[in-house]
Amino acid sequence: MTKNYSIAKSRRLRSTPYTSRIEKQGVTAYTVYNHMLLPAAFGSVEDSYHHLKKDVQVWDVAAERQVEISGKDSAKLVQLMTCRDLSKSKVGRCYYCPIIDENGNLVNDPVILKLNDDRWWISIADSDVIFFAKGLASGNNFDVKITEPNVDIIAIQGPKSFSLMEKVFGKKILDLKFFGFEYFDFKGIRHLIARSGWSKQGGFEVYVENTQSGLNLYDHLFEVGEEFNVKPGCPNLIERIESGLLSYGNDFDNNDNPFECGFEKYVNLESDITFLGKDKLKMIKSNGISKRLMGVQIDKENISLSSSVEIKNHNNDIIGDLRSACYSPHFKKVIGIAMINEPNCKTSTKGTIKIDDKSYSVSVCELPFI
Ligand code: THG
Repeated sequence: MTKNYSIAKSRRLRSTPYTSRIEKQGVTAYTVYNHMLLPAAFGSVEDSYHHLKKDVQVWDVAAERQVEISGKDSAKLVQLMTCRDLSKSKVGRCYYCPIIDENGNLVNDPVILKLNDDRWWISIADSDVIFFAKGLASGNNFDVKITEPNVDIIAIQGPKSFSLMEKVFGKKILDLKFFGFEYFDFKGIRHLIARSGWSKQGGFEVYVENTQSGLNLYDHLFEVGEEFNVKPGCPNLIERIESGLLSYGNDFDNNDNPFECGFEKYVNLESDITFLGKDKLKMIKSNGISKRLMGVQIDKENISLSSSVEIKNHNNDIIGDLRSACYSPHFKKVIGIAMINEPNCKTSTKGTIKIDDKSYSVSVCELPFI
């Protein structure tokens, strides 16, 4: 058994406006994301997984921080940071965008919101994009303002999120298309709401700028959500692995490039846009990659990873490393996301993994699992 430890809070490890609420509601584990508390469990992660797939949950995902870029050169700076072509992007849309450094490696994988032609939010995963952005702006003499605004997202996720949100905001909210956003009133206060979220069960994200109104909304969702069996929740490890939602810092980091992570559909090398690492990515594309994120299945009934674990073949050569894993109730075995070395990136590959001094067989498969 692994022993658990409590987390020491401090100013540096930022709380969210919802922290006192989720603590009353029974949060049992935190992780740290963008130097902020991100709930990781409310009791059993497996029970939460079943509930998320059936009903509706409200999540404190304030740790998905915004990097706001505004000003005359804002579009230029945003494009300089991502390999996804944003030249035809539209106001009112969200874009999943790999952020790339000068070596063609990944810095982050945010959702980018185009608020206006000269105002953008970069809704970041766990790395300090703001300093990267400020460095680029300063080095290029861009006319931009870069801040971390007070935006604290509440996510509403699960199949019944549509009924719950309709009850609170009216029928119009159901017209939102996937990755679209619009402004909706809650008791006279305007909130930006997107149809998005870090689960594949459907849902919305409310980008709360007015903290008091956000707290009122948080409470209201639980008051009127009883008929939909609403519960507090958080990004769910099992659901996100089964769905193939990748996590920066876990499944990939600054040592990996977008081709190795299956992000090729967000890499646009043909148009005339300018972004950091473009030549490197062209070279990587023509030379080919030597490793790739794949799914793995392991005949085991539980797992708790706290670092990556080597996967070996029958000759004892390392063929990859397991980066995230969980027990999947759907497959009735452990599934995981692993960086596998070529030429082993194929479904016929078998290997072994050592956990707590015991060997288990591993079989490689495609992502996503479902
Ligand atoms: N919502 C918001 N900000 C975020 C996240 C979020 N910031 C951190 C983290 N999550 C960023 N990572 C992701 C990863 C995947 C998705 C969103 C954010 C995602 N992907 C869809 C998919 O893979 O099917 C759709 C991608 C697409 O447009 O093709 O939703 O969750 N605000």
